[in-house]
Amino acid sequence: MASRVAVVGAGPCGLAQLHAFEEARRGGAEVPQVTCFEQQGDWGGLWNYTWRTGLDEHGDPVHGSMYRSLWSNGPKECLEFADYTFDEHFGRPVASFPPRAVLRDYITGRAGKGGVRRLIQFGTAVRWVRYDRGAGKFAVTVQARDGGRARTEDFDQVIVATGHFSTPDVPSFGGFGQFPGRILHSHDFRDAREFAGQRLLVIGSSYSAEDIALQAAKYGAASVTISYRTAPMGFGWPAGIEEVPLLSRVEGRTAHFAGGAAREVDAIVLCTGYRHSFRFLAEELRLRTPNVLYPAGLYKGIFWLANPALMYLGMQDQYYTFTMFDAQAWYARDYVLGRISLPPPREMAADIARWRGRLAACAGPADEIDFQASYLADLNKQVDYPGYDLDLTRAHFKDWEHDKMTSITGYRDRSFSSPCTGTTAPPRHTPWWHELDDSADTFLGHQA
Ligand code: FAD
Ligand code: NA7
Repeated sequence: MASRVAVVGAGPCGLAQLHAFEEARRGGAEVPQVTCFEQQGDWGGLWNYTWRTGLDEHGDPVHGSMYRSLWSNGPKECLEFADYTFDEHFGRPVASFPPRAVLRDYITGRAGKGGVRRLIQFGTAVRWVRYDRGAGKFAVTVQARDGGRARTEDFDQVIVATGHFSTPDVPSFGGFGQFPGRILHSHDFRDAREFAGQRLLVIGSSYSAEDIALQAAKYGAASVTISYRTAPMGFGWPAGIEEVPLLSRVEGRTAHFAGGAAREVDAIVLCTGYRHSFRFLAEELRLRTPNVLYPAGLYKGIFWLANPALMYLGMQDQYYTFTMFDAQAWYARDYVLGRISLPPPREMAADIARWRGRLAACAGPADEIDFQASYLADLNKQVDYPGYDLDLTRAHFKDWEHDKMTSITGYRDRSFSSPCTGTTAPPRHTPWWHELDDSADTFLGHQA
């Protein structure tokens, strides 16, 4: 019987994996039977926006964490598929920081062209995965979410591509139980207009805090106070946004912060990050890690050390996204196809330790960008993913970091050059800070 591979999730990682197998098949390779299970009704993962929060229509936790008016937070040139460029997809150059709908169109455009939809069972959640040592197979229990009965199928390999920005990490602070306004986690944030006229408190000092604070101010919040735990982001914030130390407690509408400052606030958004959560995996298969650039226990950032027939994609913290997912998907595929063999466990563990040692020595974003670029280079050199200028993307990321410090409201107006085609993106038609319309039509329709 042909060997079988289960891919869990049809977001950017799962789609990269399906595409990688299809490319090999088109190239004449004999590929195993690949089945992707996706709990949502469509592909795209987080990029498949939903208005829902809490539980979805089937009573499962909502996967989506993206919000309206979400724009790419890095240059699109740093995530460009080498085998499906932005120029190819849009038929012309487009600006460097597209809104969510445009990036979704790009991701699903390649998947559509590659013809991988037939490999996906939509509306089908993976409920449980365990490994049967005797049989040398995974027993994967799936359930059609429209009330279908659960069934269990055997697979030789399982590739987990379920993302890690969907299960919120939700701390509590003194006085929250009595706070008279709304308290939510960024996972449930959908539309900044809700906070127009309000005094908003944002807790956290990473991407979500930065972007939700800006969104709220852009769409009319009366003021935004950002409370940090470890260090302030330190950007040159526009009028109406300020950073203060960690919240100590709220009393009524008064928020008190370490150091003694206090502010009146109407609503609170906890931008406190996410948990890696794999409730569908048996305990001994379950990755447990904070959000770091090189999780422990994953050889090459992919293979579950204790059982490499289980693979994880995209579980790292991310500067690189789609191109990192491609590198991982190609590498995982080549292992499945027998083109790459893995060293003994002791060597794999030593390799993980080397990468993590190097990560520990990183002193800031520039080092981290180099670290993740080196990780991509390490994977890419062993697979037949088309070449692109990875060093250019590394330089772009460093320029982007610099741009953010220069102008946090203006960095999305910059143009970058493609590492695949060399094309320089046209300028935006409207400065991002003044652009309130995030539709694909407006973004694409008014291109220079
Ligand atoms: P996901 O996109 O989360 O997809 C996982 C898929 O697995 C989903 O479709 C889900 O339904 C499915 N799934 C989960 N569990 C099961 C199950 N048990 N059974 C079946 N299916 C399951 N990246 C960028 O490059 N640029 C950005 O601007 C950007 N902005 C972001 C903004 C926010 C608010 C967040 C949260 C993330 C952002 N990201 C951004 C990073 C984002 O993580 C990646 O772009 C990408 O979506 C990760 O892809 P993934 O396939 O790993 O996970
Ligand atoms: P991140 O990048 O994991 O950051 C989480 C932030 O939350 C970080 O600043 C943490 O502060 C902060 N945090 C966590 N727990 C607490 C508590 N208890 N109190 C105060 N602050 C806390 O998550 P994001 O949501 O910003 O980004 C995730 C993805 O979404 C990212 O890829 C983006 O593209 C969009 P710390 O610095 O550890 O003190």
